[in-house]
Amino acid sequence: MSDPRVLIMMGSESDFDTMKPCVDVLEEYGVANEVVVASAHRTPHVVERLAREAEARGIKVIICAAGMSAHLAGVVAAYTILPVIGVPMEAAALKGVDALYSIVQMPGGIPVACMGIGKHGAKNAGYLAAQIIALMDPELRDKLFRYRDELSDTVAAMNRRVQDKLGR
Ligand code: RP5
Repeated sequence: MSDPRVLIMMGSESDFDTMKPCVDVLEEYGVANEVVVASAHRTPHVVERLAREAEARGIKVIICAAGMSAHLAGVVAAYTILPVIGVPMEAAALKGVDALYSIVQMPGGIPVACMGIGKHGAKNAGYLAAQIIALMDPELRDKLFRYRDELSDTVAAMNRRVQDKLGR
Protein backbone atom coordinates (compact mmCIF):
# COMPACT_ATOMS: atom_id res chain seq x y z
CA MET A 1 0.00 0.00 0.00
CA SER A 2 1.40 3.44 -0.90
CA ASP A 3 2.29 5.99 1.79
CA PRO A 4 1.23 3.89 4.79
CA ARG A 5 0.46 5.86 7.95
CA VAL A 6 0.26 2.80 10.21
CA LEU A 7 2.82 0.00 10.30
CA ILE A 8 1.55 -3.30 11.67
CA MET A 9 4.26 -5.75 12.66
CA MET A 10 3.53 -9.29 13.80
CA GLY A 11 5.95 -11.82 15.21
CA SER A 12 4.68 -14.73 13.12
CA GLU A 13 2.31 -15.70 10.35
CA SER A 14 0.39 -17.52 13.10
CA ASP A 15 -0.62 -14.07 14.46
CA PHE A 16 -2.35 -13.04 11.24
CA ASP A 17 -5.88 -14.37 11.90
CA THR A 18 -5.95 -12.62 15.27
CA MET A 19 -4.66 -9.38 13.78
CA LYS A 20 -7.02 -9.35 10.78
CA PRO A 21 -9.66 -7.29 12.68
CA CYS A 22 -7.01 -4.60 13.19
CA VAL A 23 -6.33 -4.42 9.46
CA ASP A 24 -10.09 -4.43 8.78
CA VAL A 25 -10.67 -1.39 11.01
CA LEU A 26 -7.89 0.58 9.32
CA GLU A 27 -9.20 -0.38 5.87
CA GLU A 28 -12.75 0.59 6.82
CA TYR A 29 -11.62 4.07 7.84
CA GLY A 30 -9.28 4.50 4.89
CA VAL A 31 -6.10 4.55 6.96
CA ALA A 32 -3.26 3.39 4.70
CA ASN A 33 -1.34 0.61 6.40
CA GLU A 34 1.50 -1.81 5.87
CA VAL A 35 1.57 -5.31 7.37
CA VAL A 36 4.90 -7.05 7.95
CA VAL A 37 5.94 -10.28 9.69
CA ALA A 38 9.07 -9.51 11.71
CA SER A 39 10.21 -11.08 14.96
CA ALA A 40 12.15 -9.48 17.81
CA HIS A 41 13.80 -12.86 18.46
CA ARG A 42 14.04 -14.48 15.02
CA THR A 43 14.76 -11.41 12.84
CA PRO A 44 15.94 -8.68 15.22
CA HIS A 45 17.89 -6.88 12.46
CA VAL A 46 14.67 -6.52 10.36
CA VAL A 47 12.75 -5.22 13.38
CA GLU A 48 15.47 -2.67 14.11
CA ARG A 49 15.53 -1.41 10.51
CA LEU A 50 11.73 -1.12 10.27
CA ALA A 51 11.53 0.74 13.57
CA ARG A 52 14.39 3.11 12.79
CA GLU A 53 13.13 3.93 9.27
CA ALA A 54 9.41 4.24 10.10
CA GLU A 55 9.22 7.94 10.98
CA ALA A 56 11.16 9.07 7.90
CA ARG A 57 8.79 6.98 5.75
CA GLY A 58 5.78 8.93 7.04
CA ILE A 59 4.50 6.26 9.44
CA LYS A 60 2.63 7.86 12.37
CA VAL A 61 1.79 4.84 14.55
CA ILE A 62 3.30 1.36 14.88
CA ILE A 63 1.20 -1.60 16.02
CA CYS A 64 3.08 -4.70 17.21
CA ALA A 65 1.48 -8.09 17.75
CA ALA A 66 3.38 -10.89 19.45
CA GLY A 67 2.73 -13.90 21.62
CA MET A 68 4.54 -15.85 24.34
CA SER A 69 7.64 -13.95 25.53
CA ALA A 70 6.50 -10.93 23.56
CA HIS A 71 9.31 -8.41 23.17
CA LEU A 72 8.39 -7.00 19.75
CA ALA A 73 6.54 -3.87 20.90
CA GLY A 74 9.13 -3.00 23.53
CA VAL A 75 12.05 -3.45 21.16
CA VAL A 76 10.35 -1.34 18.48
CA ALA A 77 9.60 1.36 21.07
CA ALA A 78 13.30 1.43 21.97
CA TYR A 79 14.19 2.53 18.41
CA THR A 80 11.52 5.20 17.78
CA ILE A 81 9.49 7.91 19.46
CA LEU A 82 6.44 7.14 17.31
CA PRO A 83 3.53 5.86 19.39
CA VAL A 84 3.76 2.06 19.69
CA ILE A 85 0.67 -0.05 20.39
CA GLY A 86 1.21 -3.63 21.54
CA VAL A 87 -1.29 -6.47 21.09
CA PRO A 88 -0.74 -9.66 23.14
CA MET A 89 -1.43 -12.85 21.16
CA GLU A 90 -3.11 -15.81 22.80
CA ALA A 91 -0.58 -18.66 22.57
CA ALA A 92 -1.11 -22.18 23.90
CA ALA A 93 0.33 -22.64 27.37
CA LEU A 94 -0.46 -19.38 29.18
CA LYS A 95 -3.34 -18.13 27.00
CA GLY A 96 -1.77 -14.76 26.23
CA VAL A 97 -1.16 -13.70 29.84
CA ASP A 98 2.57 -14.21 29.24
CA ALA A 99 2.46 -11.81 26.26
CA LEU A 100 0.21 -9.37 28.14
CA TYR A 101 2.66 -9.09 31.02
CA SER A 102 5.62 -8.82 28.64
CA ILE A 103 4.01 -5.94 26.73
CA VAL A 104 2.37 -4.05 29.58
CA GLN A 105 5.30 -4.03 32.02
CA MET A 106 7.65 -1.68 30.17
CA PRO A 107 10.35 0.05 32.22
CA GLY A 108 9.77 3.79 32.74
CA GLY A 109 10.73 6.03 29.82
CA ILE A 110 9.95 3.65 26.94
CA PRO A 111 6.15 3.48 26.73
CA VAL A 112 4.02 0.94 24.88
CA ALA A 113 0.22 1.26 24.80
CA CYS A 114 -0.92 -2.28 25.61
CA MET A 115 -4.26 -3.56 24.30
CA GLY A 116 -6.22 -6.56 25.55
CA ILE A 117 -5.37 -10.14 24.57
CA GLY A 118 -6.48 -11.43 21.18
CA LYS A 119 -8.99 -10.20 18.60
CA HIS A 120 -10.63 -7.54 20.76
CA GLY A 121 -7.20 -6.10 21.48
CA ALA A 122 -6.39 -6.22 17.77
CA LYS A 123 -9.58 -4.36 16.88
CA ASN A 124 -8.92 -1.75 19.55
CA ALA A 125 -5.36 -1.31 18.25
CA GLY A 126 -6.87 -0.37 14.90
CA TYR A 127 -9.25 2.13 16.49
CA LEU A 128 -6.58 3.63 18.74
CA ALA A 129 -4.22 4.07 15.80
CA ALA A 130 -7.05 5.69 13.80
CA GLN A 131 -7.85 8.01 16.72
CA ILE A 132 -4.20 9.09 16.94
CA ILE A 133 -4.12 9.79 13.19
CA ALA A 134 -7.44 11.65 13.52
CA LEU A 135 -5.64 14.33 15.56
CA MET A 136 -4.13 15.39 12.21
CA ASP A 137 -7.03 14.42 9.93
CA PRO A 138 -10.42 16.13 10.43
CA GLU A 139 -12.18 13.91 7.89
CA LEU A 140 -11.11 10.78 9.76
CA ARG A 141 -12.16 12.44 13.02
CA ASP A 142 -15.69 12.94 11.62
CA LYS A 143 -15.86 9.30 10.51
CA LEU A 144 -14.87 8.11 13.99
CA PHE A 145 -17.53 10.31 15.59
CA ARG A 146 -20.13 8.86 13.19
CA TYR A 147 -19.04 5.37 14.26
CA ARG A 148 -19.58 6.27 17.92
CA ASP A 149 -23.10 7.50 17.07
CA GLU A 150 -23.82 4.20 15.30
CA LEU A 151 -22.55 2.27 18.33
CA SER A 152 -24.89 4.24 20.54
CA ASP A 153 -27.83 3.43 18.23
CA THR A 154 -26.89 -0.27 18.35
CA VAL A 155 -26.91 -0.31 22.16
CA ALA A 156 -30.24 1.54 22.26
CA ALA A 157 -31.69 -1.12 19.91
CA MET A 158 -30.31 -3.91 22.14
CA ASN A 159 -31.94 -2.29 25.16
CA ARG A 160 -35.29 -2.10 23.36
CA ARG A 161 -35.07 -5.82 22.49
CA VAL A 162 -34.26 -6.78 26.08
CA GLN A 163 -37.21 -4.71 27.34
CA ASP A 164 -39.45 -6.46 24.78
CA LYS A 165 -38.26 -9.89 25.98
CA LEU A 166 -39.17 -8.85 29.53
CA GLY A 167 -42.55 -7.54 28.36
CA ARG A 168 -41.83 -4.10 29.85
C1 RP5 B 1 5.80 -15.03 18.76
O1 RP5 B 1 5.73 -16.38 19.03
C2 RP5 B 1 4.81 -14.80 17.67
O2 RP5 B 1 4.31 -13.49 17.73
C3 RP5 B 1 3.74 -15.83 17.88
O3 RP5 B 1 2.63 -15.29 18.57
C4 RP5 B 1 4.44 -16.85 18.78
C5 RP5 B 1 4.51 -18.21 18.14
O4 RP5 B 1 5.11 -18.10 16.87
P1 RP5 B 1 5.11 -19.35 15.88
O5 RP5 B 1 5.89 -20.43 16.54
O6 RP5 B 1 3.66 -19.72 15.63
O7 RP5 B 1 5.78 -18.85 14.61
O8 RP5 B 1 7.06 -14.61 18.39
